[in-house]
Amino acid sequence: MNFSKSAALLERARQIIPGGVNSPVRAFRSVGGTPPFITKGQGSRIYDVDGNSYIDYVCSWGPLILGHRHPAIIRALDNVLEIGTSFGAPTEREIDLAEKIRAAMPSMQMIRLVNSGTEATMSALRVARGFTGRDLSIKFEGCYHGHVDSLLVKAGSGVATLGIPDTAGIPAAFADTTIALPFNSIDALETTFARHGDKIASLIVEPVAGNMGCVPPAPGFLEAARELCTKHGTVLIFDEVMTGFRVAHGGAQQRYNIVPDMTTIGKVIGGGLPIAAYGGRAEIMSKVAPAGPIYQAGTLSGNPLAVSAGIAVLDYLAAHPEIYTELEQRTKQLCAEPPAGVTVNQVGAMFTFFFTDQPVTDYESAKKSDTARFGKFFHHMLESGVYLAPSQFEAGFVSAAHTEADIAATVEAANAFRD
Ligand code: KE4
Repeated sequence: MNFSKSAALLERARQIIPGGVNSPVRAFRSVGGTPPFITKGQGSRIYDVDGNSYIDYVCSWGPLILGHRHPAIIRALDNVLEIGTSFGAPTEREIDLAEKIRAAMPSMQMIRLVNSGTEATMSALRVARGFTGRDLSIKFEGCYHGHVDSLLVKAGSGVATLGIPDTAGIPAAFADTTIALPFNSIDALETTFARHGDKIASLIVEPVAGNMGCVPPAPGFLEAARELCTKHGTVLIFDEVMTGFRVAHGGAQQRYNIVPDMTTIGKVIGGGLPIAAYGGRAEIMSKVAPAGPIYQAGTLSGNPLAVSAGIAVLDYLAAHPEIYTELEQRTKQLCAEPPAGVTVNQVGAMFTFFFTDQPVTDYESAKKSDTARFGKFFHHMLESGVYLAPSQFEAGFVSAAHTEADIAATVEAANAFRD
């Protein structure tokens, strides 16, 4: 494949944008090579400036569960452009979207719309601190919850991808409020709560980890987190920015039948537009300004464009529940025949091929993967017209637009991989 025009654009981009990209993982640093500059997406495919096309398993890192340019979303955006783009004032459609989210996730009794997953998790942590009067938070190694100062501790996603030990610029005082534990370790949870339980404001967890690569919860892990948080008065926050409306219509909390105190969501609820949300028990959320004393705000929060796209996606998903069965089946087909020495984790329509022959159940086991061999596989697939997440420590995503033929072509390309 020819990437010459992308290479030239990357050089130009680097002159004005750090690393030439507006989010680090896009730079292909861990897999090497030149990131294609994309000109268009349609259905399951994306197209680049050099005329190459790819079956896309990044799907904008999760939002595009219906694929690129789904007619329902394009129609909704065309319609809303007739009335404007932003008002900085309340609109009815924000209520509609919040009610649709709560219908799918009843634990979100009250909801605040924001503009990114980072804003959602940052706000949820602050609200949990304000509600409990406590300072400490538990997170899990390899989980990523956006670039929140206090959560960039042993984080996954781009931090893991770039092998940044811990991000520069975070005051020790912030990092010291965060206790990072091994994902899936019930022992570590029990020990930590026994020692600090009455000082812990929140426990935030990706109920299915996606940012160390896809790692399901071990049996009993989420239940233990729920039980310990209840016992110690700690706010249990499910970060469902990735899993929400993806691993089930009601997210991981529906799939695993756990009721968190708060939930953060994003990605799918905007259909590719910038929107996210946090919410939870009314007694907690009623502390959020202007109803209560905990401040959080946003110029474009509840933006009519993003809200309209979100309503279109959620309405379509609610009207076509069979999508979730189809997504699970397609993703299982995709993961059925991994290359030799590869461990596959898959939950719903998210998956990761770990280049290790050992089970991957947490960040330590994920890091045992051969990232160099993953890089070779990544470029073999890219040259074969398949666009995977450019990092061993990310999840891939199947959309409703991926056809049986797409899956078959992807499996054929993966089977042709030779070290
Ligand atoms: P954003 O601030 O990027 O909208 O969301 C942060 C976030 C929070 N919680 C979870 C579980 C997430 O997966 C994310 C963001 N996910 C990454 C992909 N691993 C976004 C891709 C990127 O950083 O460019």
